[in-house]
Amino acid sequence: MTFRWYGASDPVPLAHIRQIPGIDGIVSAVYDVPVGEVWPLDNIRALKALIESHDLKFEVAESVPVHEDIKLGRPTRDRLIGNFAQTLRNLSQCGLKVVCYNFMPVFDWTRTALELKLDDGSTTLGFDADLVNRIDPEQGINLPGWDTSYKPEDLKALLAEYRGVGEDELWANLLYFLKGVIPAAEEAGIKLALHPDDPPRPIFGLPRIVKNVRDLRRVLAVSDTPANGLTLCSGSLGADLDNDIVSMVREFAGQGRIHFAHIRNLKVDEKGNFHETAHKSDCGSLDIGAIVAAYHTAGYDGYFRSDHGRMIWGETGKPGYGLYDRALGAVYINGLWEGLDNARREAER
Ligand SMILES: [Mn+2]
Repeated sequence: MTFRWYGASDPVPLAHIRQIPGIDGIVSAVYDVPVGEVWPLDNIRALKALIESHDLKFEVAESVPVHEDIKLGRPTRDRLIGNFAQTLRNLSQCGLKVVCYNFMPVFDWTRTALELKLDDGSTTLGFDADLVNRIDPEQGINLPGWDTSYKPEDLKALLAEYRGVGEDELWANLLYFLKGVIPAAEEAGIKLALHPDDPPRPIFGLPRIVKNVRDLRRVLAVSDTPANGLTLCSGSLGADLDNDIVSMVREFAGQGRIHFAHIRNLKVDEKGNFHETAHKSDCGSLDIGAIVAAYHTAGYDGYFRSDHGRMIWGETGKPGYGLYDRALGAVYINGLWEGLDNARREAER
C-alpha cells in the first residue's frame, strides 16, 4: 500500500504518512526538472533518501510526464523519447520498479469544482459535463485549479497544433512512443503502467485514447511484456458508467498486466457528471469491495494506492490530495484485503 506525495512542498509531511497503518511506500516524482528532460540520478537519489529516512520505500514513480511533442508526433520526439528511456534507466538504478505515465493531450485530470460541498460538510472534486462542453478553449479556459503553467497564447498555439491530431494520429504517436521506450524498460526491469484518461472521454475537442476496455486491450497488445502494463484507476475509468471495473480487473490483473492499482470511488450520472466520494462502496457508484476482491482473486501482488480523497476535518491543502480521507481509504482497502485473506484461509481449512 502506497501513498502519493508531492515532494518537499507537499503540505502532508512524510512523518504523518508514516503513521497510517499499513502504508509502506511513497509514490512520487522529480518535480524540479522541466518536462522532457532526463531525471538526474542525483535528484532521484535525494528524493529516495528523504523518503527512506522516514522508513518508507520509494519503488513507484508517478508520473514521468510525456512531452507534448511526443503526443503530437513532432520531429523532436526522438530526442525526448531517448530522454524518457534514460529516465527509466536512472530510476531503475535507484531501485524503482514501476513507472506510471499518461498520454492525455495538454491536460491531465480535469474538474470543474475543487471544493464541491457534500451533505456531510466535506468538500470534494466535481465535474460538470455541460459546463465543460460549453467552454470554448480558444476563448481561454477558466476552471478552478487549471494548469497555469500555460500562458493563454501558448495554450492557444498548442491547441492549434492538435487540430490535425485525432484519435488515430494520437494512437500512432502512442505506438511510436511505446516502441521507443519498451525495450529500455525491459532492459532496466521497469514496469511501465499507463494511467487511463480522466475523465475517459474527449474534452475541449482533444482526443482521448485510453478510456475503455478496448483501448486498454489495444495498448497491451502492442507488446506482451510486463514492461508494457497498466495503472488501473477505478475513479478515472469509473466516470463512464459503461466501464465495468470489476471485469477489467479480472481480465488484466489475471494476465499480470496491472502494475499499479488506483482505488477511488465517485458518484456519477448518465450525463457524465460526477463528483468524488469517500472510498467505501456505499458512498459512491463503484463497488469498491468487489473491485478489491477481484484483485485478490487474481492474485494481484502489485502496488495499491488510495486515489484522491475529500477534504475532511477542516484540512486544507492540495485538493484531492489531503492526508485524512486518503488515509481512511488506505485503511479501508487494507481492511478489505485482510478480510479476503481470512476468508481464503477459512476456505482452505
Ligand atoms: Mn488515478
